Amino acid sequence: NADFQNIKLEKKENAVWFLTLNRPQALNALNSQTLNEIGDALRQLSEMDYDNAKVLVVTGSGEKAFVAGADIKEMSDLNADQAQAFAQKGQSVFHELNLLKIPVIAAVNGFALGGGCELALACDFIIASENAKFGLPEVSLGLIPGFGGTARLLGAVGLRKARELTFTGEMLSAAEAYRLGLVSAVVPQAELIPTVMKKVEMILVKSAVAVGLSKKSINEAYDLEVEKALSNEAEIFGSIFESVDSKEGMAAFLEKRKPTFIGK
Ligand code: DAK
Repeated sequence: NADFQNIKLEKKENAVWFLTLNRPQALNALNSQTLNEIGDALRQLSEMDYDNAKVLVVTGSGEKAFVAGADIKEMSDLNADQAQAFAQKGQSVFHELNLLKIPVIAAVNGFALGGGCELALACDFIIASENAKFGLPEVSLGLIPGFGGTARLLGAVGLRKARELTFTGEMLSAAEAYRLGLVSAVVPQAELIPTVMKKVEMILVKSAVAVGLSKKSINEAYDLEVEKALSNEAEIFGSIFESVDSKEGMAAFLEKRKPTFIGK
């Protein structure tokens, strides 16, 4: 898309989209223009049906950084009102990412610090290259994580580890992030996109409606008490029986053939 300067939004085959953070000279740091562009890209994707958009991969350009955080140069001039507006912009963009009905995979190819770590955490799951580094160094700058990081890191690694990482600003290697369950797999950089694409292929042969609704149910479960999450799941489970794909999937099993899903 010619309108974007700091990101690239590209459609690959089979309705797979790549959103690439593309300010390598600043290690892909998030300034407000970049956040606006991500917001615009997500709005475009959210208006598409499953024929046009089935999976989104988020990654960084270059071999050094996924995203090295919010743009410190831009933030250093903000007053309190502007900083609040900046945090709200980041939070709403990351929330839109979270709510996108298609799966979003982060391909973390280097530094994922501060806002970059928060961006990876806002994706559905993370595959990392061996040189990836994760951390919330905000306290080193006299700040706190402002794009949902404290809440999402807590969900990813548990209360005690989240406190330790946030208070120390310590960077985690990809191997440590894997051990903590923050990332699903760690591979050599050259294998990063091929590994992500293997997961994508597995998702593409499933029913896009079923994948989308399972994402919705997991997202909502995260915010609800167990009993409410269970009744919500039952409701979504009921609604999916109206889909063409659910009839096809069960019929194919009973007829001992592969299903052909249409995303409806
Ligand atoms: N912002 C702007 N520029 C950055 C940057 C960043 N976060 N990170 C790197 N750069 C720029 C560097 O300034 C340098 O630019 P030039 O000097 O070449 O013009 C270029 O990218 C290359 O970086 P280095 O020369 O530093 O590269 P090194 O390999 O030496 O070091 C590094 C790589 C990733 C360890 C280092 O760059 C680094 O420590 N970067 C900062 C990482 C960091 O602290 N990130 C967290 C940012 S804070 C909130 C909303 C949001 C947030 C907080 C509050 N509210 C409003 C409440 C979020 C905050 C953050 O994300």
